Amino acid sequence: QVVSQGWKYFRGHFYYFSQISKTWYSAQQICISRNSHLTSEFLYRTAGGLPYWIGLTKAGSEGDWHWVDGTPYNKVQSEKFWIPGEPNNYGNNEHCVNLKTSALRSWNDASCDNTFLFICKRSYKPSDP
Ligand code: 2F8
Ligand code: CA
Repeated sequence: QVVSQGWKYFRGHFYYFSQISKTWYSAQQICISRNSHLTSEFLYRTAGGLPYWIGLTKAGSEGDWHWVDGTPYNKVQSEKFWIPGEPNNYGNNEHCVNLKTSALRSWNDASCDNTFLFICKRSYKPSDP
């Protein structure tokens, strides 16, 4: 596994697993924010059950989940990634998603105001958007 200044390379992208906790919005601002569900196996295994924010939110979109990097959210294909019973919009205030377990079913919706570690994703090529 290639690791460069904390960025881990996996299948064409580099991923940064933070060591500090931030709100979802702060994390998103810190990242050159490119998260995706395509690599969930790599992500949940590496996250190892520690909660990390990922780039999936329904804030500001009338309840529709969307990836901040513009990757289309595939509702059917994404079913298998939610922890059973999630997303439950606990307290009517859970609009951001973190990885919460070390299993494929690792997604939980949580309040964006909570602070968690976070994962940034960027292209292999520094010049790519
Ligand atoms: O039981 C699942 C439930 O657990 C917590 O709420 C009690 C989570 N809250 C946070 O992680 C902040 C809920 O998101 C989760 O659904
Ligand atoms: Ca939840």
